[in-house]
Amino acid sequence: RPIGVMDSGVGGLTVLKEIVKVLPSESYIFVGDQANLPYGQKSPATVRRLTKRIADFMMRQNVKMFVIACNTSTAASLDYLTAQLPIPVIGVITPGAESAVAATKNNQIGVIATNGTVKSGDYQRIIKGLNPHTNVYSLGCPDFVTMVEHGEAGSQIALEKVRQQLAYFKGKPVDTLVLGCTHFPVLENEIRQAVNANVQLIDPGISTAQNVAAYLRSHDQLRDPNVDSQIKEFYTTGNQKEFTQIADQLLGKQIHAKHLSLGRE
Ligand code: DGN
Repeated sequence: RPIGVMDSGVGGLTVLKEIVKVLPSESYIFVGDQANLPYGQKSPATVRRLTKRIADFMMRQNVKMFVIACNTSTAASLDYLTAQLPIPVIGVITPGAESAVAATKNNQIGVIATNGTVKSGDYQRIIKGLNPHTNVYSLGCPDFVTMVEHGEAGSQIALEKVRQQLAYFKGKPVDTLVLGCTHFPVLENEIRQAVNANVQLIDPGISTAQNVAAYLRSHDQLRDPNVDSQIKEFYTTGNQKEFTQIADQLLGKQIHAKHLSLGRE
């Protein structure tokens, strides 16, 4: 049975890539809900409804695990879907918060995310729960999502925009910065250039991948090549061509994306 991985767009592919690194023999189904992107400005109730629709599609595909590779959806729907679904549901926020707390030396952590994730206060709450002496500085950077979806990463304009936004951290003592939106690792080079050289960047996708692997190993649910053939399927609710173009860049290989019709909200 495959692992289901979802995002509002191509950002979740940064998480998928990390999971595939750790578990190359698994089967995967990825859904990007481009028809409804961005999630970051929508109400938590709407994001929950959209995420649930994708979870229902994944259940019809008989997935063994649902990975919410979107911080905004994780904030809005992880608890709800964990209660609703008969399979394990893994989000990206707790793994990201844990990595940040483990990495910081001065307990000053920055978080950049969508406005939805920032408003949820989840990173703040979970980081403080792990270490009450930590200060968290959160900043909403919704424009970064648009830049990544439009394939602008690597351009001079992207670097300028990232520099402008992250000027917020000038003079703040953060030594660790969480890329709290799964689109942001695509802008890692730009972000690195925009912050002090001593700031460690945390990609929650890496620790999420570890969690996925740890769960499947400990529950003896890794794919058995003698029983199941391997599948890798990609769906977008938006434009297949656009999705494929960016997905190919992000994954470093050609994929074939199918269209998934779930309707607009
Ligand atoms: N990639 C999503 C996240 O991690 O929050 C958000 C992108 C969006 O829909 N704004």
